[in-house]
Amino acid sequence: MIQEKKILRIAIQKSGRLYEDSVQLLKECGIDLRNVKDRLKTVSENFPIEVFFLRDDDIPEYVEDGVADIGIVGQNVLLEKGRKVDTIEMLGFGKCRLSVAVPKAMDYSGVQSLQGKRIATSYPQLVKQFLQSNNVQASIHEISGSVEIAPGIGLADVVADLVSSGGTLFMNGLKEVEVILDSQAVLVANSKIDADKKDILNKLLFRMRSVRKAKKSKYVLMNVPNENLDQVIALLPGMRSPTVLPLAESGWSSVHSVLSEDEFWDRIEKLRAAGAEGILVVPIEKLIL
Ligand code: PRT
Ligand code: ZN
Repeated sequence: MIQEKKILRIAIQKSGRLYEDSVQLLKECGIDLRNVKDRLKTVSENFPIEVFFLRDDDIPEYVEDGVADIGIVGQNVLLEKGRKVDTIEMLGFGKCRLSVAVPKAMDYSGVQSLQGKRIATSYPQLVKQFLQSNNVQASIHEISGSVEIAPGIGLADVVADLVSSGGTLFMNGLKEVEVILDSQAVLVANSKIDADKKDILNKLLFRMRSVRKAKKSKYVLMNVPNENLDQVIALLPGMRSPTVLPLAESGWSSVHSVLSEDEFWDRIEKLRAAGAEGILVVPIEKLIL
């Protein structure tokens, strides 16, 4: 009997703000994806995964129903749809917030100012929960796009919409007054995937985490006079400990280490003060711990 080869099906956005980053993440995980343009689905040739390209709004439902095993979707869409799927990993892209914004001239003194107002939004469930938890009665007008123009044309008094830079609100004479939700893209999974699929998912997760860790880290090389070595090494974490190699010029060493993004500039300044010179910073493609 020929055993059917197990394949993990992932749903990602077909086009839009999450598309590029989702495809790039899979590619950085070494997954070969050819002919992704204008396709409904594609199978990778070097990893047991099939990619479905869908509207983001449909992804939670497809994953809950098991049509896809996993998916990449914004938390804003996931929580609005209220589907039962497992959130596996925060992906760090597609960051935005769902916020309440009011006309610039409106007197706003806290959530109670929304009492009795008409709120235009594409996120009726999230807005309803927000109003309930703040004991505010207001009417919600669900519209699917261009929410920011609703006050200007008299359709609503205020809006609840996604914001990233804030430029759209500003251009429409609105000011952000409350954040309902901070959102980013997440990896979600059907809660009942079998052991074989879980194996593939774990392989994928291991790769995703290696890629993300690498992005947050830099490989640094520097020249250090030998008499300053102890001082410099004390400043460096390294994977185990830093690599120290002698330079051709006697009395000097080359020190190599890995620094994380958060502490990067702070460490670099301290390293210079400790006598490090010719500091070279190199991006890391993958980081396997
Ligand atoms: O066709 P499909 O249904 O798949 O796509 P869509 O049109 O519903 O969604 P799309 O592609 O616009 O966004 C997909 C996801 O990207 C969203 O669900 C969020 O998780 C995430 N995301 C991140 C954003 C933004 N940032 C964002 N700024 N989605 C939308 N916006 C819009 C916002 O609605 C507003 O119109 O951008 C405008 C505000 O941007 P700023 O920079 O001016 O503040
Ligand atoms: Zn959508």
